[in-house]
Amino acid sequence: MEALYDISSIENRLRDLLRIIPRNTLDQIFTVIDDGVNRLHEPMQLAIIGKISSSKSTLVNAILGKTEIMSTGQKEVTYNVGWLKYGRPDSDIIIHHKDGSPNTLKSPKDFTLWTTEGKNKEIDNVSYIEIFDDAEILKEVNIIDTPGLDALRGKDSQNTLEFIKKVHPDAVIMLFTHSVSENVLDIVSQYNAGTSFNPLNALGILSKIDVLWQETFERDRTALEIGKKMTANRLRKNPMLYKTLFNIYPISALIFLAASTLPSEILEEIKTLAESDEEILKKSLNSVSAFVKEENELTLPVYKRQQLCDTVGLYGIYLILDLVRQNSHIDINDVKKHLWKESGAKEFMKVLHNHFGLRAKLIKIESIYQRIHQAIKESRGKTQDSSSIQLIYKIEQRVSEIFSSLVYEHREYEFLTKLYNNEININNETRTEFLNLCGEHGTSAPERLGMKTSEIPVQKLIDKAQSGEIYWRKAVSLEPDPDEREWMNVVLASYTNLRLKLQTINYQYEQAKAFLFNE
Ligand SMILES: Nc1nc2c(ncn2[C@@H]2O[C@H](COP(=O)(O)OP(=O)(O)OP(=O)(O)O)[C@@H](O)[C@H]2O)c(=O)[nH]1
Ligand SMILES: [Mg+2]
Repeated sequence: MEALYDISSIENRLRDLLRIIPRNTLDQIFTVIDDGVNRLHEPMQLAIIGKISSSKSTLVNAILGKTEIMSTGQKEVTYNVGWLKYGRPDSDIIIHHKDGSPNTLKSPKDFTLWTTEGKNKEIDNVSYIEIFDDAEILKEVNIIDTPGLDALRGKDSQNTLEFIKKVHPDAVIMLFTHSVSENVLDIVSQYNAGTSFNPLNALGILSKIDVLWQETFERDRTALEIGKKMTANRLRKNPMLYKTLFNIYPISALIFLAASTLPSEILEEIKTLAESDEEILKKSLNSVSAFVKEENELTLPVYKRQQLCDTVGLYGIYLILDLVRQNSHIDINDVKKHLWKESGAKEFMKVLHNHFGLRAKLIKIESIYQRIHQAIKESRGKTQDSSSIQLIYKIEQRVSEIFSSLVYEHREYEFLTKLYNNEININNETRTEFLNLCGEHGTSAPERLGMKTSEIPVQKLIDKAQSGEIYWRKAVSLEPDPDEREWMNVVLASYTNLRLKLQTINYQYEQAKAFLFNE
């Protein structure tokens, strides 16, 4: 649920703990806790990983709704890890070096020039860059764009994997294209010891679904339908994916990006294109090469056709043409809305917000906890003398006490993880009830309570939460098995928390009405 945790208290108690850890003997534990303290106040770190040219940078731009934050293109491959943070878009880009030489600053314009000039030696020495933008989402979540993983580009892949190992992103989005030869999961899991990705911190994306559509001869299904079918098959065939990813979402990042950045001239050009001979147009839409062929006489010059392909792709052109044919006066906002839905952005952004955004603080705290836990385990394995072993034991106890202030959120998180990993045997109805309650299918109170309409009187919502409490309290009292009672108590606590929140909001609402309207 929402952030109810007291971050300052965790911070103060971790700082106190640092005082009793000797750096000389327990450096690994000291460093991880020290780093954890610093990360408490930073946004969650979300890394985008995938093979070369799998649409990572385009997706980052689409999430931020800007065309030119990360450079994309066939030639402009991403050579550096790009760490996107909240700030003024015109801030200098900070370049960090591998050889430990001081950071350098470059304006966004100079940086673009510098990377396209191809000063390979200098670029090879870049470890990562920090880039700033004012998109709202960056306040809670930093986005890390990475170079594509690829055997042929061993050096860049190595850079990415070393970065992942060093920075330990709290969460990750993995991109897959439809090619079969992908082993992103394998590569990542090798470098992932200690902070294993699981359905609560990892999402999958099947990218470039518009290209899938292009390759399908029958044009009777939308790209989203084709993509959905493919992701369902892939998940069914590979049970490992279920254990690693929350879900796989089909997306065309190119069209997703156009959904927020499409200039109105493009719509006008497609309106002009719609006046072409119907047969020729149909034939031209078979492939990009046919579309830009001089011999196919369309009402737009070839260079403009190419521009259209670069901006929205062939499928985007097809979608917009379809809208224009239905209504020749359609305006740009309606077109954008349609692209938003058909690109897969609508569903994906909802999940990004519900699954990651609202839980960002908790995901981050969990990942800090897991890393400390891992460091303690590793240090214990390496330590021989008994006084250090005793101290490690004491540290371990203090760490679990500190994080136990998050008991409720932690338990809910653990229960969710077990649910996604199918480690708990409960019926589907209860599973859905709990997933709803945790906001996995929408974060409004009616959605959490599994109620459809949005205009439900608050009292009804409170009643529903209360009847959930009564039901689960009784179930707990009748259950003899303590393991079963444990998760049932988590469900019960979720209902209680929701009811208390609703009652508080209702009370404040009534008071506000009395104050504002004398009601
Ligand atoms: N048709 C289509 N093309 C796309 C899509 N996303 C990206 N592209 C194109 O694919 C190429 C690679 O896209 P990028 O976003 O740069 O891919 P990347 O994964 O960041 O690539 P690297 O950083 O080099 O690994 C570019 O030419 C994009 O225009 C998409 O959804 N549909
Ligand atoms: Mg890239």
